Amino acid sequence: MSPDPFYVTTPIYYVNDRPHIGHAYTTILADVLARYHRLLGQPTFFLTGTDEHGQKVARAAREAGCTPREQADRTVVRFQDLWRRLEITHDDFIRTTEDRHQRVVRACLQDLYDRGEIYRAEYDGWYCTPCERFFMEKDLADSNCPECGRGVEQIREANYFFRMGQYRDWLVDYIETHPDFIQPDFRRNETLGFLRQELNDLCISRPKSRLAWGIELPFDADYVCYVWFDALVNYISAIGFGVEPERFARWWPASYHLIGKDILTTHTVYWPTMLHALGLPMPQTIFAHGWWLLGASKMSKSLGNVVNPMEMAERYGVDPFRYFLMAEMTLGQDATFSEEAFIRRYNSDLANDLGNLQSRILKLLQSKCGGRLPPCPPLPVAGPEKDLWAAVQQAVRRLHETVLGMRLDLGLAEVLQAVRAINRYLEIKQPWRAATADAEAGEPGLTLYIAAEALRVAATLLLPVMPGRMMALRQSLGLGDELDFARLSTFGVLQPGTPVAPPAALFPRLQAAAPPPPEPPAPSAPAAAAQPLLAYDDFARLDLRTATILSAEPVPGADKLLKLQVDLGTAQRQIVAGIAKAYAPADLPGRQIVIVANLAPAKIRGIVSEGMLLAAGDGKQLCLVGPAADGPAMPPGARVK
Ligand code: ME8
Repeated sequence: MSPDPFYVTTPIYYVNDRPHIGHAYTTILADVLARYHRLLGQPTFFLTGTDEHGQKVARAAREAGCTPREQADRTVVRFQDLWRRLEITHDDFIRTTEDRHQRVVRACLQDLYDRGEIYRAEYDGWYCTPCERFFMEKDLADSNCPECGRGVEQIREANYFFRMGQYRDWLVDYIETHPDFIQPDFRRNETLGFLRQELNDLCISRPKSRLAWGIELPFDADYVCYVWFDALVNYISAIGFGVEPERFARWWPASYHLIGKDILTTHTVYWPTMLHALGLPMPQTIFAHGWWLLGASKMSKSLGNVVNPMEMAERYGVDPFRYFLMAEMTLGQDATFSEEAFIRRYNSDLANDLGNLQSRILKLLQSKCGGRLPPCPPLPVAGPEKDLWAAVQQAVRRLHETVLGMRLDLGLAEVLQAVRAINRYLEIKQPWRAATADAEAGEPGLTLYIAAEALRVAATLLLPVMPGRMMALRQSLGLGDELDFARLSTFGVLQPGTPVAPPAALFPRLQAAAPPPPEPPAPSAPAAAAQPLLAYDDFARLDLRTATILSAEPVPGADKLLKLQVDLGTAQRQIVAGIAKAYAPADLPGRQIVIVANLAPAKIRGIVSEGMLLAAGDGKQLCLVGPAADGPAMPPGARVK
């Protein structure tokens, strides 16, 4: 039976700006998975690309004083250059402006339109001319534009809508019966939380009078397609949907759509309903990873804290950079990037453990065995040799399990454990103490062969993450280009008598980075005793309750505010809270908080807020207050006293 095909995708990135570490992370992760599955012998297809239509790109072009097409052409090469530099082995790179993609988008639109899945409707709204944006009445801030605060004009506009709302129950059922469909689990719950509310139909058009940069609707030349509807189709257009049926059938459904948590709803609500309406099967897993943060904040151009992956690769090398990103982030969670953390991990894992091991073994092979691999001994059935081989085989098994279970960080930690076990084995055996004359055939030769063979396995396991340097390591042990992934558990692959390379530093130690300047002292919080005392009766009038956040979204034009929908057990409430600097909206659904439930409703920026949440702050940081994580589960609506 031929092995299952493996099809992995990254998001297609906007060409409004240069790539940053977040883009590099998702793409390296996809590359590691693709390389691993290829080494397993699975037919593999790895797709990445660029999202080139829509408002963001049109605006970037205007700011740069060029056409959107020029903006796309200039920016796409930055992504392509970076992928080349980072040794990304994608099988295809799709641009949404390519004809092969546009044709498929138009065919999908026409098919859905012909079958009544897309309809035209008129509705009233408010338009802000300077911002070029359309708002619903409920989104206005004191009757003005929520983005810029200027006046808005009422317009009646016709648009095209995809009947997404009708698929809500089907989608909930699909998600609940396919636990692998959205991963990690807490992201599945987030989507299910979102689907608890009514699901609206999706507006899939933009009148050309407002935005001309897009794919023209095949059934109405006055409109272009909404950028997300266009972009998501890349996952099927690149593999020949509707054009090359055999190729399409070979790869679809995708094994993994890798995405950042910022684009969960589009991938786990819009995309599945679109596919369902098109009569196509669902991808196996949509996996949302967390954010790379800088300190406590998300990287963003406006904060000026974007890490440039090209610079990191130039300064420290491609492979160490790839290794750090894969080893440091627990898949699904956020991780903090800092150059100090990079150097620490590089020096401990790569320079001290792996690099030292290689140079130690090569040096000893030179001095004790004449620069050749010694004879291959039978593997002893007991003792330190047996223990070492068992430790290395455990790494083989664990890496496999963790790649399939998307816990690559744990798998890499296991491989590094095995590397340390080889170093320990050498410490126990001390082959450097032997006299040179009888070294090769005797005990030191046996020790060095076994250590080198164990290192071969560790280096092969690390190949998908550090392809360049692990290939060099393998070559230094006399191995050719042919990869022996199928022989990871076979003892005796290294050929006795093969010359080995002279020792060279694979991972030279790095100097520690200068420590960051000390933070200015935080303004101290007002002392509790300075506050006037509260009578117990006044306190008792407060109705404090636990609540579960269902959804969170930014308040346009107010960078500190988030609009939350919370479940209070008996009711749902809307709360506007000043926590946007401390929490990203995508992190909040599912979280338990405490709210003042009997506060009179108030309008904040024109939005009704029906309560207030509790958060602790020291003037520098802010932290939501909620039931302790180690206590019993509290239902929403429990009294806090
Ligand atoms: O959203 N940490 O494109 P985009 C980790 N065109 N990953 C990050 C990150 C960070 N700080 N910042 C970005 C789009 N990413 C759409 C996608 S798909 C049909 C259309 C990564 O250029 C992460 O993978 O804004 C995120 O999902 C993606 O970049 C967003 O890239």
